[in-house]
Amino acid sequence: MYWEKEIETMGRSDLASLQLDRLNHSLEQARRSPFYGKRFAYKAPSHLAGLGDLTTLPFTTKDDLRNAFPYGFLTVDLKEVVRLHSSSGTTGNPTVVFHTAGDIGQWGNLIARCMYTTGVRKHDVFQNMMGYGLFTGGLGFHYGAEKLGVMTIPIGPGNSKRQIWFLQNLETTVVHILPSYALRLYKFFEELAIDPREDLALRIAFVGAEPHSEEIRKKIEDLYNIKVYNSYGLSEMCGPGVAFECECQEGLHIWEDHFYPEIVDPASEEVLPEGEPGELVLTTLTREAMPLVRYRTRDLTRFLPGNCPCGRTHRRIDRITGRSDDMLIINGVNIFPIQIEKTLMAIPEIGHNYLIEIRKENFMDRLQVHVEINEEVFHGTLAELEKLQENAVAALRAELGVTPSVKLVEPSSLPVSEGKAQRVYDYRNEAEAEG
Ligand code: DLL
Repeated sequence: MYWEKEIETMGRSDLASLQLDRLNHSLEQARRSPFYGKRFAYKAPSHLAGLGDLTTLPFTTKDDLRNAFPYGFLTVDLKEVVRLHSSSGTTGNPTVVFHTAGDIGQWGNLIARCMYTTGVRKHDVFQNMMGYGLFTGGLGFHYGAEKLGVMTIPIGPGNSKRQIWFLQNLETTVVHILPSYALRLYKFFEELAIDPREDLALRIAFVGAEPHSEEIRKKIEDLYNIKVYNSYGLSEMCGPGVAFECECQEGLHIWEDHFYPEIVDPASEEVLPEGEPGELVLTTLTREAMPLVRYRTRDLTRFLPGNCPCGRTHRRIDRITGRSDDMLIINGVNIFPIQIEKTLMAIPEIGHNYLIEIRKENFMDRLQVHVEINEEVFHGTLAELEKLQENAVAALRAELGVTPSVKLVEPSSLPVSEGKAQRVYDYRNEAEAEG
């Protein structure tokens, strides 16, 4: 049941010494990058005496990554780099993450560990329905599954009828899928009069990359009669494979031999006592091309108290409850509201007041943007209005990577608030509770 028994069940004090060794090595490696070289030039601890000393070092943020674009965090010569991934959800410089062959190998091993933990074995058939490309969901799991030795179908997302055809005809037993897509896919089974509970060999789904509740997990489990495991990760650390549920499905083990986790109060930035909810901060312990020190993930969670019955000693976090910044995750794609604003404001016929609504429809996130027309510039006909709307949709699609609907409204018709403008109305949790 363990992929690497010794590491996964290591006693806490041995694990702590392993972490400290790796941390010191990682800090040394980090200093080779222009960013940390400069940051640690004067007040760098050359060697931390204990893990607790890490809190004396400053945080690293997504803005640091953006400002150091493209190569400011790279610690090795380009000839050592074999892959780049990038996180969506940025305007201007994207967040790019580099990998050496060693990093890719470690990452694959971690994913193999995650999959093995839930009972996936060589004889399984794995259909990877996550996006291949800059997003880490597709390729990250792909190499892990191959490392484990599972036949992998690199189908990527979408084209639901073809997905179902493969699920049936290849007798797929394991899928990797966005939770929202797992729910939507069910509608296609209904249309085709196929009962996924009876007519498939499917037994496991890995879901992640977007927030989802315990109720949604149960719903997917019921609809398909399978086990659904929560998978957490972020491109900056590697991608998926940072924390994963074991067979007990009671929280996600953070793989502490590769990542050192802290939970901090997002406002005061103090490290919080065990069990209190706050923001997850991660330090990489084994990454070569791009180690990160005290990276603010902005993801809100807490450490779960007690030991896991599975025997693994790596601490568990609760499912992610939200974010401490304004990043929105729309069907797995990360978006900042400012991207919408900048795109709209670049269209002269569009005014300054806008609002964003997000709803669940048919288990998918629907993004709707309401925006006022700029009457000083736009005096067109109805047909021209429709054209303007199409242009706005196209510009937003190009910027965001998702297609919103756009509603153009009369000038001064949207609410204005006296204080800080509230522009984002997220109704998804309400819909989820109803659904
Ligand atoms: O979403 C990596 C990933 C791929 C994880 C496939 C799991 C499965 P990014 O695109 O960089 O990377 O987005 C990372 O997504 O900071 C969280 O806010 C959110 N997120 C990821 N997994 C979960 C999860 C990938 N299980 C951001 N539950 C993170 C809730 C999640 N939110």
